[in-house]
Amino acid sequence: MLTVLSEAICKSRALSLAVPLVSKPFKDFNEEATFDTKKCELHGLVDGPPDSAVLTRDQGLRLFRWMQTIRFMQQKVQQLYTQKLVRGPCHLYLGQEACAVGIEAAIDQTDHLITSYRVHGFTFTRGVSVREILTEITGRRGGVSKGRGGPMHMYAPYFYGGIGIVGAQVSLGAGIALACQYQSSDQISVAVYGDGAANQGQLFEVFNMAALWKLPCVFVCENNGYAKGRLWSERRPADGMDVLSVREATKFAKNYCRSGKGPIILELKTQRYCGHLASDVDTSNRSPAEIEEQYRSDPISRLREQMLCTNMASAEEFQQIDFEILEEMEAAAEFAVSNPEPSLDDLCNCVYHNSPSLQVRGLHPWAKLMSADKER
Ligand SMILES: Cc1ncc(C[n+]2csc(CCOP(=O)(O)OP(=O)(O)O)c2C)c(N)n1
Repeated sequence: MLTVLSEAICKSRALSLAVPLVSKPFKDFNEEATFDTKKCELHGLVDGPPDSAVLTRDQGLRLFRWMQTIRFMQQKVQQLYTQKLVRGPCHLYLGQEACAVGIEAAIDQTDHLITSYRVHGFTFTRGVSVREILTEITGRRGGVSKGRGGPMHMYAPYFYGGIGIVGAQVSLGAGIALACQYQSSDQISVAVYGDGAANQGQLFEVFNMAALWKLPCVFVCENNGYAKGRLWSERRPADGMDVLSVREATKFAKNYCRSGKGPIILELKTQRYCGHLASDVDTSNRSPAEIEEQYRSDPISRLREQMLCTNMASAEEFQQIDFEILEEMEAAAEFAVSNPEPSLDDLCNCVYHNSPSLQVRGLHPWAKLMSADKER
């Protein structure tokens, strides 16, 4: 049987939003504080993640910076999309920042991760620069996939990127876990999918195989509620709007896998602040109450307040971080729109790792790509 961790953590104790965002007048910040993450609801497990998380000042500032970078980057992409500088399907990660950042804070950089086409946040947390991401999104040579992937397909070491086929990343993620097991490495594989994929047959087949083979795989459902996946609607999942809850739940899942017990499922309840595609008008699937809720539970404001209220940082520091990120974003965007596009001859190269360029049958003008390989 697949051991399921779900409904972990929950109703995290949000600090009152009535607390004013002002800094304390002294500079002796607390180096550490403990925050509640609420008790987990477990399935088939005796132990679960702790009810609280210790956060150091350095960790807090880093988590804040990462989430805010993703937020500003997504707002910039939205703007570029409106200006028609981004072409093709573009899926934004606004609102879900705590999921990518919390997961990354819990796993090792050498653990494997695969996700869906909603890939910008994880590409950043996996170590790719904002500049390379934005430049990929505009389809230019300086992008992380050299402009061949566009807004959906980005990769990095230990990162298998944005998969366009809903649910397929779960099967591929289990395959990566099988490779870890086969090679006797202690790495784990994290396969992230949406609630829309949660009813797919391949997921159940993969869960079953992964459990039988005890594969070191953490399956993470980012439930943003958009697909209203029936499978998950009755459940009380982990709080995907609280970066500390996500970090603690993922740490628990990682240790569970690494200890040889097999796969585990973690469901994170999160919110996407925008439509399915950058071109969609929001609100299509959400009630006014749900939209209002987003302002109450925003993961970035929440972490900022937690740190301010416990004197771990000052408002000025957060402003400075915002300023630095915005400055970096502007420079990256300028590069992303001025960098040249890849040449047509280069477009079909590197479909396979270390293999010659493909001849695409039926696309005659590209037959000349056969020679592109010799020129490299
Ligand atoms: C096998 C398959 N079926 C349908 C689609 C079309 N499709 C693209 S995204 C999407 C919705 C997926 O929702 P979810 O998994 O919740 O992820 P989200 O977009 O909310 O992050 C669908 C049905 C697809 N890409 N692949």
